[in-house]
Amino acid sequence: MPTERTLAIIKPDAVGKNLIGAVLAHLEADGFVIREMRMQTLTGERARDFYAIHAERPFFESLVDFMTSGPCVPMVLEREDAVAGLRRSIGATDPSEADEGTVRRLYAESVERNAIHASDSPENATVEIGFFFGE
Ligand code: 3AN
Repeated sequence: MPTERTLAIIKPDAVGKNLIGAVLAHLEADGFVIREMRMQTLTGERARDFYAIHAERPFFESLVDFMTSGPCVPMVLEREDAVAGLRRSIGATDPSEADEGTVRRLYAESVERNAIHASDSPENATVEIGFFFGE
């Protein structure tokens, strides 16, 4: 199987609790290779743009506030079956529904403050990698 790339973001809740290293160790143990990574604080405009698909949802403004509340760590991860594999590694959006041993089960606080983002399809992975690491 060829390797594939996907985008992950360690969110401000996990960064604020000094969990960057723990999350990276988890991902590396699951076979992901970090190809790009940086720390940055999103502006409101960038966060709205990234989550534009959720613009009509009731939680949108709260999500933007949270995602701009402190630094986050976007990264490009590479592995076989990276997109689906990373979704399995991080677990369900709601940490109370996430499988044992997943990043969100271990480190997330709530459905909003859920520690990590991962692209949900190969098409979105391409778009999201370009969003953070395009020219
Ligand atoms: P995922 O991150 O698992 O792909 P999405 O795409 O449904 O989940 O949601 C994007 C982000 O929006 C989530 N990571 C979470 O931070 C936030 N979110 C989703 N659903 C809710 C909700 N019901 N209440 C508050 N925040 C939510």
